Amino acid sequence: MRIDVITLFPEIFTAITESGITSRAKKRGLWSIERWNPRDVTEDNHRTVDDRPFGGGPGMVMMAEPLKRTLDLIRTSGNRGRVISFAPNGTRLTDEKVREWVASGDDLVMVCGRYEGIDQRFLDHYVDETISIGDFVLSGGELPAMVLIDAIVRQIPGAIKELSHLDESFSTGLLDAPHYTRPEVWEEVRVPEVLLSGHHANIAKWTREQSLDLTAKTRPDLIKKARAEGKLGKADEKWLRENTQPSKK
Ligand code: 9D3
Repeated sequence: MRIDVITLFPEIFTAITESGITSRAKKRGLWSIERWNPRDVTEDNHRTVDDRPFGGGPGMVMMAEPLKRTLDLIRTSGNRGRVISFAPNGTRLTDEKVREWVASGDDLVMVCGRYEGIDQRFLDHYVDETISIGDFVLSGGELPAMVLIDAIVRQIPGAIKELSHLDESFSTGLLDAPHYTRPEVWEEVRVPEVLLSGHHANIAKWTREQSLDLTAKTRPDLIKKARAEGKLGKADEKWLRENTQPSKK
């Protein structure tokens, strides 16, 4: 998969190109990234990419023309994929959307907003979807774009050991159970005995119950969703009845 990113701060993306799973997957040729700075297509002495908002109000707005010229270069260079922009007023990023983008295998173009946002005419004419990563205020779309790229890349077959993502939250519909490693006793606290027993059926049962317990306590919305999606079995329902408070959700 090829991802082209339009950003005023291309350097930020070294966080995903030079470290970790995303870096390794890139070296393996599972994905590639091209970064484009709209300042590079400006023609005035100040290399202007923003201007004051019509109608007044605080801050500056990213101008449509430098973004359009940059997108034209991206199209000419061969990326025909969907255009995703990032803004606080976008629709929420979900695991479901991430999986759809991965499954399509299509290239993507990502437009990172800065300042108060992007001229609406560019969004209306050239952007397919605007994404937010949550109800908190960031300084721009670069971190959200990296969040999305990280979420996409680790789902590409071959990026991580195959078994690890089958087990994950959002595919089981439940939160992950706690993890333990050596030593068996740390600061006088023992690892739960069942994990040392070697009894795989008991370990699986305990781990499932830990997930149910944590999810019911901290994310009752996910219990409801997992139930609706048929992801809870008879044993799960029995355990929830006997061990948790019935939720209003
Ligand atoms: C009062 C108006 N503000 C909106 C909440 C202005 C504003 C704040 C921050 C406009 C843009 C930004 C920069 N944020 C992003 O570009 C952004 C973002 C975010 O702030 N939170 C969650 N997801 C995203 S995706 C892009």
